[in-house]
Amino acid sequence: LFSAVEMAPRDPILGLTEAFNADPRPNKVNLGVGVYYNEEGRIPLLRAVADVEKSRLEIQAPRGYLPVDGIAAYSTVVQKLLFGQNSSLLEEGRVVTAQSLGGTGALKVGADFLKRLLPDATVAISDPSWENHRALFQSAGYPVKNYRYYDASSHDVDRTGMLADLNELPPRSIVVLHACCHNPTGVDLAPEDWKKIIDVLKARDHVPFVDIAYQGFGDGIEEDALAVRLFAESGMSFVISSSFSKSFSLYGERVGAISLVTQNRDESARVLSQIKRVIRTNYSNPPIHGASIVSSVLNSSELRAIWEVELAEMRQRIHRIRLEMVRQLAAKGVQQDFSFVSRQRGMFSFSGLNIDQVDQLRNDYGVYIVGTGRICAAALNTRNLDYVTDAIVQVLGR
Ligand code: PLP
Ligand code: TYF
Repeated sequence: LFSAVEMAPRDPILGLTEAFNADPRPNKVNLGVGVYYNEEGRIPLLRAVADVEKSRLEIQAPRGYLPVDGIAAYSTVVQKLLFGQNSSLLEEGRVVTAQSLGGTGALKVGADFLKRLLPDATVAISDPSWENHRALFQSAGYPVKNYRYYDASSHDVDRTGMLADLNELPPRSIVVLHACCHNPTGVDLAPEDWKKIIDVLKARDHVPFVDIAYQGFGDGIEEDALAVRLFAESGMSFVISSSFSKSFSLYGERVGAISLVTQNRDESARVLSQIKRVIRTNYSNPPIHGASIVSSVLNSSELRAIWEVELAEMRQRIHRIRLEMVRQLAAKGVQQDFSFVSRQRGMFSFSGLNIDQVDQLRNDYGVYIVGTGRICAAALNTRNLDYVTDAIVQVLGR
């Protein structure tokens, strides 16, 4: 049966962590995978999370099946975070949300649902994008194209190229957009850009698929939801995949959601029934633990306040370490201007290092970064930064 099975390629990012784990060098640094580490180099367990977990353990809650679309109180808090506390869309019943297995699960459920609705559509993702975007939509049966996004020479968005490419896609294409903290570049769209993009998507009848995996890591919880809010105002129907992996530091608990904005309550009921069908035929219903933590935290004003402080600490620490990285590289005599690193948002920094330099960093210094030159700035800290900037200086100098 399995004799002809070929070896599948490794995920380039998760594969890097495997190589890192196998590396015996004590001063190795993993700047590959997009995970937030604290100043001590550990994945934090947030205090708000630990508090809820403690009380959940005490009540010894039974573990029956959840509904197919997950915990209702969770979906409500997800919607409020995305659309705002007093969104008219929520009052009008124009948003449906289902709990998902992380942001990835939301993308896959959304892709499978859309494939039934728009079987012949094209999907467009940014160039570059999170590699899994392409793989996910392809595995749902879609052809996946790129739209121009990053301009390496300016370390900024290629605005003209992006708008032109969105204009040229076949009408009614599915356009995947990063709401904030673009992965892998760290370069985000400005409010004026979003308005122009929404105009094009509307004119071309495209379907926006907004992926928001880092809400709160850019400028703040509300600020980072700007794209979602603008799409909500636009009157369009669209899809959102969201995740608490990063903002609650709950990576392995797989806590995400798919939300769909419809035109009215009646449409919402029909759309939700189809989303539930996709979920039922994949994994029946989602797990309890992570989503119950998130809904408990967000439904308690006290715990929510603690979480907001913890999230702000993560956001601010990344920003500080970016500034320090830029300062150290300049102080160590690097000719190239690295100030763009401090303007990037979220976990990632597209460093501009080429594949040879990336290889040297790994082979000679045990500093692991993704082949594209993407650095996870959220894995830097005041202990490893000096070593990392020294290594970068060395590979730039050769
Ligand atoms: N979307 C983007 C842009 C991401 O960077 C990630 C990262 O993991 C995800 C989705 C998936 O999130 P999750 O780990 O919650 O599945
Ligand atoms: O881009 C990253 O590093 C994160 C984590 O298949 C990740 O989004 C990477 C690859 C993958 C799943 C998650």
